[in-house]
Amino acid sequence: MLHVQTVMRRPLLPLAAAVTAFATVVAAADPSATAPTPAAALIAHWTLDEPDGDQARDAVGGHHGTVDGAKPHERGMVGRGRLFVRSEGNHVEVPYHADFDIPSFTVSAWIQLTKPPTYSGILGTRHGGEFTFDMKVNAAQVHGDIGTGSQWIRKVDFGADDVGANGQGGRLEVDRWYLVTYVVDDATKECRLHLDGDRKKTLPYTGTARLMQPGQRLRIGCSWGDEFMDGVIDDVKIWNGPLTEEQVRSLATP
Ligand SMILES: [Ca+2]
Repeated sequence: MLHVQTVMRRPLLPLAAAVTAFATVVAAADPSATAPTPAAALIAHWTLDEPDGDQARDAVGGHHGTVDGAKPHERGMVGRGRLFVRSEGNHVEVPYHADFDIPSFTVSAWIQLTKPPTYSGILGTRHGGEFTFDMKVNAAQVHGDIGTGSQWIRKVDFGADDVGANGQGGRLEVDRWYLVTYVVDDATKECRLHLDGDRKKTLPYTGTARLMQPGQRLRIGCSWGDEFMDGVIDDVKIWNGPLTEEQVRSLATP
């Protein structure tokens, strides 16, 4: 009898091990367990917090900018900002870096207009050559352009009637802070334009966008040519991919 029990028990341990191994294989094959898309990484963050001097330090990527005339402004959105005066051509200039030569990106900045907008540049990479990216405030819209580096892809703007979920369209008022966030998503071929974290417009495109290319310079406070900002700009950030809706919303409550 003892002998029989021993014989019957012997297979139990290998069987248990086999069940465990099978469960492991099943778990590994679970389609919901596939690797997620890599999250967009913050590659530049100009806090514009410097109390003086002509350097605008990039807090994350070392892409430090040189300030041309824009004075420190004590009442920024997050700490200090910089005050840009259009008639004086104020801007911050950042040299080209390969980190910015990317097809998917998110550009975000806080702005407070000090005069009614004209071609009030927030950020642009067209300095030194055309067909990449700019973002600005016009009289009745927030406007931008994306390009391939060799030609324009399309205009990307939202107007007074693009009010999203909170009633605020692209006609911006003076003396009020706004967060402008442009997402260019190469995987979905969509531009998603946000104000204060609220999506205002989704624009499809074809081709491959390029944030910046060799030979160009990035400017804050100037979108192109003499398109200089009349306003305070603060907390300018660039990610190397598209932020999610939730991530963009969270930016609006710093
Ligand atoms: Ca700041």
